[in-house]
Amino acid sequence: MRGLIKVGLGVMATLGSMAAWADYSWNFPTPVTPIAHETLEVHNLFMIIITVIFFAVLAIMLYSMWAHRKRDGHQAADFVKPNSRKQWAWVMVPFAALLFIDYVVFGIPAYHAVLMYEDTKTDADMVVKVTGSQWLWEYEYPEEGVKFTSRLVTPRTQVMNVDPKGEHYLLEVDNPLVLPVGKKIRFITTSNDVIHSWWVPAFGVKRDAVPGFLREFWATIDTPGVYRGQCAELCGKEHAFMPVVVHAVPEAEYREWLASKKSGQAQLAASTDQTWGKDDLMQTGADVYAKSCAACHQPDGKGLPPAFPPIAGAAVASTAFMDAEGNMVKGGHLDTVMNGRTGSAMRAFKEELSDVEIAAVVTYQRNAFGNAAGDLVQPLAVKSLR
Ligand SMILES: [Cu+2]
Repeated sequence: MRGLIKVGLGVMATLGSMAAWADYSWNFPTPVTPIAHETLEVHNLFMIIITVIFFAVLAIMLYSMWAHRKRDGHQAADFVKPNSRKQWAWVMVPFAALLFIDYVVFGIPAYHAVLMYEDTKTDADMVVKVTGSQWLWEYEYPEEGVKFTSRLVTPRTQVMNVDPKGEHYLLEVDNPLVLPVGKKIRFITTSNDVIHSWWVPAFGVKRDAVPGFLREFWATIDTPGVYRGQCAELCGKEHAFMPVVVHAVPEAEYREWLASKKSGQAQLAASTDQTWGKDDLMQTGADVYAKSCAACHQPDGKGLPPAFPPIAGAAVASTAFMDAEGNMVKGGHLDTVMNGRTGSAMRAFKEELSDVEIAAVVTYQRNAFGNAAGDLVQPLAVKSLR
């Protein structure tokens, strides 16, 4: 008994301390979209109603148990069906009350919320395509021709407890999704490999990204800010490492960001047409390897066989990638990186990486980790193979 009291006091002390409460709250995160507002209102309304019903039923039960107790000579009822008007009323009135609560009090707001959630097209101002990949998000603005990937940037040293964890541990990315406030954004989502789920709690949206399907949701963000979320569908080894970060900004700022993104893409396209030197390819290749390959093939190139074969060693370097006529060798190194390998975890990187990135990373893999193929892949060659 004394032990129990101690545990109870301990729990109360922990719950009562401000530190324990800092990261938690009783309700949803502050809503910033119409869907999130409505979800919260429906949730709160339902909570109030079911709490009232719970205490009303509990009170009637307690009263009945007390007022009709056996000690005073009360007998258990032995009827099997209602057989008087009064008994029928006792059956039908709660039944009608439940129907009314379910279909009217709960039903109308719930139906309205679902209709609203599904209405992605009415007055939509812009479209964003969200593609899940093991293990990152790809964002595309089809009307603007802008496309980029968004990856976790929390260092592995924090994950392995070598360094202390930062403020936005596992919730920080290299390229956040930038969106204007006050615009209805229609999202179209799909996946490159397995099922993922795009979830931002403050937006009140969570949609599965299913390979081979397009699924939709929408958001009109009312407050500028940084909103964070996560993949909410277990999608493999690095599921915990593909967060969502959204920067909601005023429209002018969004336009500025879009313009800089476009000029960055134009610069990249121009650099594709130049002949690259080995050092530049190796340097860029090392960065691409770290962000796109290292999770599976490991930072040291040794892989995690049998699922993730090593890059280090003769196998990769000895495969040719182009023949004398400049055609891609089927099943060769470049083909594997661009088109993936059927029946394995190796997916196609053709859409995800640029010509420069593919050329650089293949060059890097052929000439790093003790590999010495000595050959270079030019971005222009990759471009010609698309
Ligand atoms: Cu996922």
